Amino acid sequence: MSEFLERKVRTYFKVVDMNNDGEVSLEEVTGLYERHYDHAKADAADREKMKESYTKLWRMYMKSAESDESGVLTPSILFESVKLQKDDPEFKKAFLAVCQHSISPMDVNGDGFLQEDEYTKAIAAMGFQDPNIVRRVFEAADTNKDGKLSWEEYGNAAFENLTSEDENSPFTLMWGPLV
Ligand SMILES: [Ca+2]
Ligand SMILES: [Ca+2]
Ligand SMILES: [Ca+2]
Repeated sequence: MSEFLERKVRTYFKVVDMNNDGEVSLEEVTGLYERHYDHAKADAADREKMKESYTKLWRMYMKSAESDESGVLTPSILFESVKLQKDDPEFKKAFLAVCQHSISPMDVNGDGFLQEDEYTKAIAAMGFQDPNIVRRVFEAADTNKDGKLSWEEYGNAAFENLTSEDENSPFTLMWGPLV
């Protein structure tokens, strides 16, 4: 397991750790999306599904810490969990289920897809601006070449980024420069 993968996991952790205090609780994550769902006036069933999918992935993230929902996720726990489960199809399934919900705050025009400008804005909101890298990630992720990312395309790119040891992967910088 390479240092490269560890750096990617730590970079991804920064995206999840919105208040940047080095740890993430389940409430921190679901709270963020609940606020978004309030704003979008999403229905209760949708909201339940969102919570369910986050809780399931959360349990898998916490696996290496042998902790439960009351624990907090740290970069080291996340890295150990990714190492442990990266080839487990159930882990990928749980990750993709979360991606289905997590694109909606970025989907500004509400068509269910990510357009390049929406992705660019989301990345810029994380403090990262490099049109060439954004374009490269977007083009590689858009596997059916229809000019927009479905949640599956986005999720597959994100999962590959989180688990792949390939230093030439086009998705390496999808959450900004590696920490
Ligand atoms: Ca935090
Ligand atoms: Ca959109
Ligand atoms: Ca597409």
